[in-house]
Amino acid sequence: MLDGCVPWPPETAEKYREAGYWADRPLDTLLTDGARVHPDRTALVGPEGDRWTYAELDTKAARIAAGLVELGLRRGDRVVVQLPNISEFVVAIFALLRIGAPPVLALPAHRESEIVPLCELSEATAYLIAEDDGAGFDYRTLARTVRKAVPSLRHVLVVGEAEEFTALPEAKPVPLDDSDPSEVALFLLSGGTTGTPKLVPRTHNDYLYNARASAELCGFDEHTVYLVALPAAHNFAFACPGILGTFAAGGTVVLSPTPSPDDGFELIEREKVTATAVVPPIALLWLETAEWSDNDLSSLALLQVGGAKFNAEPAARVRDTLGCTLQQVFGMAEGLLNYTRLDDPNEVLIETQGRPLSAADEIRIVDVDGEPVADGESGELLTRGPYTLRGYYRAPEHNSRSFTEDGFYRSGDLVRALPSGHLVVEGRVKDQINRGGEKIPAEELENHLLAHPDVHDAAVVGMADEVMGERTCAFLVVKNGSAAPILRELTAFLRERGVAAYKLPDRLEILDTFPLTTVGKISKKALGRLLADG
Ligand code: OOB
Repeated sequence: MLDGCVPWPPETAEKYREAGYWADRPLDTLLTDGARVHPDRTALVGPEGDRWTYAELDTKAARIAAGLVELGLRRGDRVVVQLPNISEFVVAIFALLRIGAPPVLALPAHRESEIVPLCELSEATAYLIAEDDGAGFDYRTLARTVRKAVPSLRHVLVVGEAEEFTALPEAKPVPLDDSDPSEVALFLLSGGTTGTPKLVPRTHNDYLYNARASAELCGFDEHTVYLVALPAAHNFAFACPGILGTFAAGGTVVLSPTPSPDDGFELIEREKVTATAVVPPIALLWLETAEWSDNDLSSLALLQVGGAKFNAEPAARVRDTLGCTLQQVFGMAEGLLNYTRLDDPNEVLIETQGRPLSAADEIRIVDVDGEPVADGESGELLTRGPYTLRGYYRAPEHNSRSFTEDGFYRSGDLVRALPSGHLVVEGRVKDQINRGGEKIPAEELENHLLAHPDVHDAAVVGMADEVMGERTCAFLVVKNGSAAPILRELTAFLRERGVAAYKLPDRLEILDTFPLTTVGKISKKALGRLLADG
């Protein structure tokens, strides 16, 4: 395994192979197999209306792979990929898988303060961007800063006008060795709780199983038309079943530039989309828009909602308003996926966040002492299994806290289990804010706030919000003699530091001192109560 990764114990790996969870095939066979078996089927429809058969997509990926090899990229090199929902995202990922240079999947919303640490942690040799995000942000400007800050970066590759950088290269396909399926195929970003980013290594074996088993559970087949409404680089849209699961089933992937009902509904009608995935705030917007929209949504059979808790009230409206089956998905970049089943009774679809994907997923629900709770009680969810990581990349110290000695991942989520095995998410013990599915590590944002010249101390907490689930409140104690900043100044300061827009606080509260716990730490519970009391 790549240096810095934690493998499964050999006897566990053997068990997963014998039971057929791990197929021992490289992840990019999803595309090569498709091109061999049904070359002329449509694999991908891009946001410009560009259409690609399996054969065309496979050839294009092979050409880009050859171009990247010619440029000097080698097996084991890491490449930070930050692309919007465009066809080149899919092509480039398969090209990188083919040459065995694991992509690190950054989100389009990330900025300097996320991308620089990601490049450093992964010691990336290349950073792949689009010229812009289609909404006016120029990634080449960001790349200039990133390149200066990260000496390991040898190439900035650009889809579109490259300016002083390198255009995504193409060359005549060359034969390439297969990847070792037990190796890392790609890195996902953890939602995180700490001040520095954490990378989740996903192997060919575990991620192929993740995609295939998800596609099977969701009933995907060659007639599936899957709309990528969320960022393609997010695990949910990428492989749950998402893009990879659709390819596994021989279906068609349609890329939407945004998750808005404007874009999504038009594509559903035009391409006869059958399935898609959204986060709860988008589901709310779709439910509202569907009440008056003229678009024909009758092809849509499955709406997956996950990333944050979807409340029962809107959940109950999905079938009648959108005319499709709701599936709740409670997943994590780290691995474990919980899905409601398509034939679950209505109250299970509405009231629960699903149950584990795999018969080999092991879960424990434990109290603060790590002891299993009584049946039906709520506690922290721990898990291990054939597609759940055994350790973050190059993070031994963090790993010693995030995993039990016997390899269970501590999810930080509070859940309770029903007798049927379905889980209900009740909250969280991790110091993170879940703003409509976008994760904000509290410590990271606090560190940025502490860098402000007038700030003595900072704490961020989530505040309940009907649409987003949570929004972010920053509590500050100001330095002696300093004037308190206002929210607008503070967010300008954070933007200047290159913090992604979704991490900016929605509200600011100035306190004289922070409430403390008995051991003298800032009491976020007490801060939360201040918000609740208005
Ligand atoms: C998905 O993945 P991440 O890595 O962005 O975030 C994982 C965390 C979970 O630990 C949990 O705290 C929260 O997001 N979460 C949910 C949820 N789905 C995720 N909380 C309540 N209800 C849900 N349905 O968010 C993700 C990955 C794959 C598929 C779907 C979501």
